[in-house]
Amino acid sequence: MYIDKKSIKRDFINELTTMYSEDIKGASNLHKYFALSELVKKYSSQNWMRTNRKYKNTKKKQVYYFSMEFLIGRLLGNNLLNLGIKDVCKQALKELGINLNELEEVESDAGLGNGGLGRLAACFLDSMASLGIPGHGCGIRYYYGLFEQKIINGYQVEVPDHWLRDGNIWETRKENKAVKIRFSGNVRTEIKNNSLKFIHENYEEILAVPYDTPVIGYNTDTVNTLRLWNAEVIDSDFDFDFFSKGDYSKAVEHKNSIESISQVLYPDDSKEEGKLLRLKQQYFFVSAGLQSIIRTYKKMNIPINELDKYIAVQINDTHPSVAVAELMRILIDEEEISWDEAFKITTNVMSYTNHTILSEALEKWPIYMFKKLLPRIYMIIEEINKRFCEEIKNKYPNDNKKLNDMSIIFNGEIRMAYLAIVGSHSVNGVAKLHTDLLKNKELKNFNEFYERKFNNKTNGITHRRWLLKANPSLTKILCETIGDQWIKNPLELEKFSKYADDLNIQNKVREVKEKNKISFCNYARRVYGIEINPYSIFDVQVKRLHAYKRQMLNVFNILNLYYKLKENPSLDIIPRTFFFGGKAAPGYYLAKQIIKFINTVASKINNDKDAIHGKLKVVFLPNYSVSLAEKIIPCADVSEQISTATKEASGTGNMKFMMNGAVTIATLDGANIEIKEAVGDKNIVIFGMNKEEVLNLEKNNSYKSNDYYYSDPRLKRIINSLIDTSLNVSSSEFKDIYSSLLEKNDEYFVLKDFDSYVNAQDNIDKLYRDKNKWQEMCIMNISKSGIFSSDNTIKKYAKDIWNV
Ligand code: 26V
Repeated sequence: MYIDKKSIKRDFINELTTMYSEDIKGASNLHKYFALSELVKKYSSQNWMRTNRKYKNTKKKQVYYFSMEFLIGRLLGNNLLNLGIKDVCKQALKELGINLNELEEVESDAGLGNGGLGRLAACFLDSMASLGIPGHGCGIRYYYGLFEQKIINGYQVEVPDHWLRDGNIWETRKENKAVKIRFSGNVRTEIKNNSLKFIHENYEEILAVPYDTPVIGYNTDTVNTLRLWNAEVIDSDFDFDFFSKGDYSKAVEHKNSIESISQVLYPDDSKEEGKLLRLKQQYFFVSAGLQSIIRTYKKMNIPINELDKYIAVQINDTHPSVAVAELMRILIDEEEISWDEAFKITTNVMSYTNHTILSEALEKWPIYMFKKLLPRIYMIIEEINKRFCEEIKNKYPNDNKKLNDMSIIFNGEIRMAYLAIVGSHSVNGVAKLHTDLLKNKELKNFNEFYERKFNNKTNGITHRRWLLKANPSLTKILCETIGDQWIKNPLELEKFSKYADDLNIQNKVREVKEKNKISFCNYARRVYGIEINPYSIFDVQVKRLHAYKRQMLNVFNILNLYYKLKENPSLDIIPRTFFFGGKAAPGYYLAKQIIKFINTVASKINNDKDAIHGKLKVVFLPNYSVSLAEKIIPCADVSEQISTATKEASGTGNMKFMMNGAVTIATLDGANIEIKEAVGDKNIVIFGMNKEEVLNLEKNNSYKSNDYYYSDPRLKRIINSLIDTSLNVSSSEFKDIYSSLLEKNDEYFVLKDFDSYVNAQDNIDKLYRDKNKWQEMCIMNISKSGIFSSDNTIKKYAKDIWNV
């Protein structure tokens, strides 16, 4: 949109007056932030209305991205950017004596996700809107997002994330669009007009109220919708059932138990099974989403059996997979369509994305729990499974193993991933290797059974947030050098590769990084009270804490360097600051111990001024979040992507770093492989076992971590330091880590890959010494990163899966 500075100033002052009866002098930053955001909402409101009207009138096929998580982050800066008014707004505010950055910092992160999966959903929304694809998000309006992480005495402490405390300016409550959700009760059958009807009775009914947030596309009139559902008591229930009988506490208890459904985001956790509340959450938002889709659809007066021409639903991991059965219920019980036709429509509408091969993360629900909560849905799943098992028996007569291995219901449990596969027309993995493993290993049976369902869609990231917004200085250089067409078509970043050996451009890219690093150091001094050397190599590993991501490997290399420096203080290494950041699931003790370990090593090294001579520093950044990511990634020289090969489905942080000109040190895992293919072997540092080696070791059971402990004196010393109090903590502090490595045989091959990793890190040190070569690598990484824009990914979903 176009708007001039003068109008912005006028509108902003008006807004401040209308909302708060305050002038610029008197208003707090929070009020200024709200006033500006309200203004941005107004600027986009016409387009939001028009987009909705257009979708309705043209009957264009609509895509709904169903996800338990949307890790949106802050919206003000992003919306200003996408509206194309960020610079003029910054100027206007500056003339009013206001710093836009400061207002942006006031906004609380919408942290409604755990990590990669939730952030991917947010990047996809941005891409769909920017490409003009009618694609909307459907999820839960959690009252508390992912916990806030504090680090106290080196330990993670979780604090509730009360992100709605000051109110959320971006959302609009749509009480007139609320729907009712039914839980529990029983199902009765009756014959009506010669057909069998299923009547759900004695259920508990609750209200799902949508809160809509506009998703503003970049440089386009399209404004899509993120619809998040809030769980509420149906007023009449509250008033009459308990309240009027005078049983006040029971009434409140009842209300609380219903509202608890949208109260809190579950932190991902290995022991997720058996959590009734989580199952309630899943059915709650899936049912609400589908009901509202069908209601809107029916207003268009198109026959219900053409639903699949107009609606596509993407199931983000197994969490929303109950959608398959819920749509069947609506079509059969409410729309009175035959089973066969309903199933055809359902599979055409649904498609499923798998985000992990780790079997412990594939959801299964105990039948007894499921049946009790969702009796009709359970019947439908039983019927889907019955028919599916018939098909298996036809294809593989007398193969009982096959039947058991593939059955949706087995051993007292419902396998939600299998329900999603059977009920969808497309199943995709999120990077080439990951899809390969799904097809040939984890879901091999299904791939053989359904020849054409499986496909790959390598993840992506929105370059608008992760380059334009996060790194304006680099954006400026790119535009000066290759023009601005790459913003609309990120593949054109490729043009930048021509300048890889151009000394002038190399210098500019280096200066930008240096500038970003200096401003981060200032931030760190202000916020954490720590001193960081901006001229050291910034080596960054930020991501959730999981054993398979191997933060341990990183720390082991740091300790190895430290011990080498102690022995030889004049050892010639380029000063390095190792940054870590990431949250551990509250119940994941090993991951929490790793956080304590990182902080313990940090305080040992950072306080040992004698041996270190400013050459080594370790920093754990608390509360890693979208907005912290936007700060640290543009400063990184080295991007740590060091998971055990085969374990990281894709990774998306890897793409963000690359796009900001960091050099990746990586295993051949997830999308690292595709990054390597894109930048070429010279512009990435690869180490460690590849997929075949890992799979072989796992298959043959031939790995013995103790052998590495006994044969490599470096490892022996490092591992001993876990229990010998040399790190100034008690000998039992890290006993779980110690035992995971030696007694439990090091499931993720940290010791096995150690030597190779140390060499790779050594190589980084060498490469960095040749300033020009290093800059060349950075430029190559930036220029090839356009491939990983989520715009490309979304175009493939649109064409291959959604048919829009
Ligand atoms: C992982 C694990 C690992 C072991 C213990 C329990 C547990 C629970 C959840 C998960 C993560 C599951 C889904 C997920 O977040 N996957 C991530 O999705 C990203 C987007 O596709 C992808 O880039 C990451 O590689 C993948 O881990």
